[in-house]
Amino acid sequence: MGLFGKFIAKIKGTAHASVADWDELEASLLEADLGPHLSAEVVRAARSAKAENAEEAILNTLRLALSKKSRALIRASEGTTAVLVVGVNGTGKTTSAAKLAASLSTQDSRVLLAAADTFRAAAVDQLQTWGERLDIDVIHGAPNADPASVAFDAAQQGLARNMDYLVIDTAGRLHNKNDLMAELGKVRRVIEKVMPVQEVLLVVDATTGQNALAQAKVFAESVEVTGLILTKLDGSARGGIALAIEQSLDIPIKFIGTGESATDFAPFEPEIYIQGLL
Ligand SMILES: Nc1nc2c(ncn2[C@@H]2O[C@H](COP(=O)(O)OP(=O)(O)O)[C@@H](O)[C@H]2O)c(=O)[nH]1
Ligand SMILES: [Mg+2]
Repeated sequence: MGLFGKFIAKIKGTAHASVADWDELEASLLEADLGPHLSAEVVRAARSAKAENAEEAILNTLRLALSKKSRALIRASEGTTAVLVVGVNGTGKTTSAAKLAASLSTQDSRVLLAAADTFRAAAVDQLQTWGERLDIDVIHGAPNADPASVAFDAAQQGLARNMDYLVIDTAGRLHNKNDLMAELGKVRRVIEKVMPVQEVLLVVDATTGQNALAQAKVFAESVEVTGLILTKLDGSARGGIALAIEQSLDIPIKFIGTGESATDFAPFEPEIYIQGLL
């Protein structure tokens, strides 16, 4: 991204950066979706440092914005680890659920997928197609089945079949927000009749910028979000939203999506990410 590269080169070459230089830095931070709060903080830190320390001051401010919480996927101490994947339609939930399942199964874990987005028939087909491609079983219900019953069935099968992980895809839109949050709550409760839900991963699309932060706030208020999957970081020069979300909600980004295929998925590495911004 090279967000700060040009700016740092410039202030290193002159004793004083001009007001226009600082404005330019702040504008490029905003453009990269760091948000007004963090953008102002970065500029303040850089301004109060000596020219030769400005880079370090910027780096430190960015590092401080990151969540200190663990980014590792929580594993149940015994039995099946249930991972609920939630988020708005189109952010990449189904794709991310499949990618996560693929990455866990290449680490020698036994993984089961559940298609609990029964609101749209296409969503079930989409996950089943992934399942066939990845050779991972997908639990689904009859068309328009109750998502909670699909999730319950999947949890029971996960346990009975001695699976290491159960990854549950959910709906992103119902008639209204309250319906959706109520449904997610119900899905969670029925799974917990069988096993604890270790992770609720919220999927957000990096290309939607500040909207992603707004969505994260809504979900975090209603369901207990334990981590984020930030998708579509390919083709987006606006990855700064990662920092804005972590700073504002203190929810760690656990994985990133960088494309449409199964392997375009990786654990989030904050230091690599920050160096990328620079
Ligand atoms: N470029 C890119 N596309 C993605 C990524 N993740 C998902 N997609 C695409 O985004 C679209 C919506 O994804 P989907 O998983 O159906 O979203 P859902 O409605 O939240 O389940 C699909 O065309 C995916 O292939 C990503 O990391 N990068
Ligand atoms: Mg979907």
